[in-house]
Amino acid sequence: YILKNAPGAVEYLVWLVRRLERNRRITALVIDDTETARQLTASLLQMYGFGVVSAANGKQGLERLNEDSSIRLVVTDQEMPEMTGIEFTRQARTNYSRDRLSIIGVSGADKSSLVAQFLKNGANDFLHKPFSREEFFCRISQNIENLELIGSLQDLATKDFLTGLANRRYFFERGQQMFDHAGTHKKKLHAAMLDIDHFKKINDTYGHDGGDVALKAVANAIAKFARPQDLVARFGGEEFALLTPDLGHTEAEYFFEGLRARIERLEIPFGEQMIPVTTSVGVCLDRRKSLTEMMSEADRVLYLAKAGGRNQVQM
Ligand code: GH3
Ligand code: MG
Ligand code: MG
Ligand code: MG
Ligand code: MG
Repeated sequence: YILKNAPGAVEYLVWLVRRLERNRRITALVIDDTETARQLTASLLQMYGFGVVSAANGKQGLERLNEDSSIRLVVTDQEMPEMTGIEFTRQARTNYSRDRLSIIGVSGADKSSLVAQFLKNGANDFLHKPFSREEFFCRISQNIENLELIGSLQDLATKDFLTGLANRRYFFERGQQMFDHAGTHKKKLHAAMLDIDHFKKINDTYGHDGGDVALKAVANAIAKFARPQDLVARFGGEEFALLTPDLGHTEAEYFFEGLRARIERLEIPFGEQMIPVTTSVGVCLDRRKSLTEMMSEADRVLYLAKAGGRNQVQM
């Protein structure tokens, strides 16, 4: 009966369940100086699965935002002592962009300029008080889905689909910033190219699926081995690139030799079998004229590592 009379009801329910599920991973910040209003908004958000933190004015709101990096959504009142919602929005935007943090202004004041002020200062949306539960939920969901959409577009543009590492395009984008930074601050910077040995044989022996499993395992191992400040990318095929700041020459030797050894020791299960993997690594020690030149140099010494018998690091 419901299905006949409410077309789209099943789709809506499926969407709703997924939405509530995803909301669990999101923290919302409620800013309001009136305790009852704060609690009402907080309990609505909790009902929709969000984790909730709250603040009594804009200044406290900024503090909460800095403390908790999982906050993706802010619902803020306008009139508050110490700092208004609009001023909060303006200041929050210096650190958190509209595509990372959704800010929704709320006010009962009947001033049309208020909406424009909120939006001009960087709010994503505005809700007039009093609002229905339904309107609240729709607005919140729409704003969250915009953030998620932008996030997945950013992932598509910057990440390698198979391994989740940075792709070549993003390596050069972020790498250029690291290259410039090292130049300005006279800091060390090394680059490396890493290539799986006889990968064609791995594909031939274990099939393309086995090859993919090995690729993912090596990608994971590099990502885990790297420090937070390192940049790791899959350049394509079975080739990976690394950019490592602030390592001395000896440290760099230990680092890349350690990485090579780590990969050699990997146990990669595939069905009943284990896939053995080794890699050759070419390192360009120190900064060159350009990042491109560093990568060509790393590529050149990688060839030496291959020619020298593979499963080794050349610098
Ligand atoms: P070498 O030690 O000289 O590097 O030998 P190799 O066999 O590893 O080198 P080569 O570059 O000749 O072969 C790389 C192979 O990687 C060829 C290609 O079919 C395979 N390959 C590229 N991308 C993928 C992928 O995404 N998945 C799988 N399974 N194989 C891939
Ligand atoms: Mg108020
Ligand atoms: Mg090759
Ligand atoms: Mg290879
Ligand atoms: Mg290759």
